[in-house]
Amino acid sequence: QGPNVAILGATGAVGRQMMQCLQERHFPLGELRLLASARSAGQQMCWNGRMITIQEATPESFEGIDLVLGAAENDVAERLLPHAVKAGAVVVDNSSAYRLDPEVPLVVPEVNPEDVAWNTGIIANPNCSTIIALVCLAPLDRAAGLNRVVCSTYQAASGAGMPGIEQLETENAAIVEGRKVPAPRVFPYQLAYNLIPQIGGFDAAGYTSEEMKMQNEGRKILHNDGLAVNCTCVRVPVARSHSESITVELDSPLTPDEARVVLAAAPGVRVVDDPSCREYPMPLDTSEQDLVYVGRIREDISAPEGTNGLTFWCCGDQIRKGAATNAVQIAELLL
Ligand code: A2P
Ligand code: 11C
Repeated sequence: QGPNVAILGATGAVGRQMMQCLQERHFPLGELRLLASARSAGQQMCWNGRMITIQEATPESFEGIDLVLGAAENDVAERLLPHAVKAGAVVVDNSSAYRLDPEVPLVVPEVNPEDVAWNTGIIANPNCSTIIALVCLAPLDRAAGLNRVVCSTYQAASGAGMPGIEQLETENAAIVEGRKVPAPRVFPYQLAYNLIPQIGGFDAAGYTSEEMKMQNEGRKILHNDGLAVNCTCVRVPVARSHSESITVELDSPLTPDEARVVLAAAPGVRVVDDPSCREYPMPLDTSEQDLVYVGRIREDISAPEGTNGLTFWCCGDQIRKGAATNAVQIAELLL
């Protein structure tokens, strides 16, 4: 019999996707316990052909549980997950609460699976934009040494969970029906027919928390504290799949053709890159699956001599590979 598993935040966008990933990947579990807020307690969710009653998450919820998949916000994670560790469970947490804690490994299984070994009860799942970028950046790093990353993200509404999807759908429906668009409830402004260059709060230097996650989490996962990263994160009116435009500087030269070969051989990556046939990754094509798609690979024609600049575009389903699948892959490493 496999481990007893609890999902904290089972009713949210990531929690629901974790349930589906566990089923799809035939994760060998004993009990599956679904935990959420008191609002959801007593409701039922269907998993693998059976109905499971949702329980209110409390400090006592983790008795008899071996593995916790965390899919709740930071405050909930910080309040409850230490109790899970105390009860003897290993936690894979998708919140950002523990990601930069030096005692906590931060893992993308295609990049640094070995870091799982030094966990002391909690393993952190990186931010979705970080995971999608790193699945592409790590093979380039291994091939030619990564020095600098300049990235702009195009992040889907569902990155903000179920309420994010609801805001976009409500706005779209109001516009189609000719009604007044309701006041925004999740994003700072209307998202439909708009772009919002703010995800998270701003720091003194003018960067958002989401932008700094890319730098700080990327450095930790690649074990490269000096990696230079400059990111601009933008919310776009897309339902699902984050996209990223990335320019890198490398230690040694790597031609676009060589980069295509490196990326095509990398785990978790699919290269779709034939501009003459208008073939490149787009969020509509990359959702509901676990691969990160890369295309538009080209030389950075603005790169100063000797900096070996390369530019590409990538898209990935941020609820799956950017969150739930990555967490379940970490749990598989633990097995
Ligand atoms: P609930 O549905 O009962 O509010 P999302 O980011 O998609 O909104 O998901 C957030 C998840 O975190 C949901 O499953 C939500 O449950 C859960 N959650 C929110 N507040 C709490 C809480 N106080 N205790 C446990 N789970 C919580
Ligand atoms: C978004 N990336 O698209 C965010 C959501 O640190 O895990 C996930 C935030 C995080 O809004």
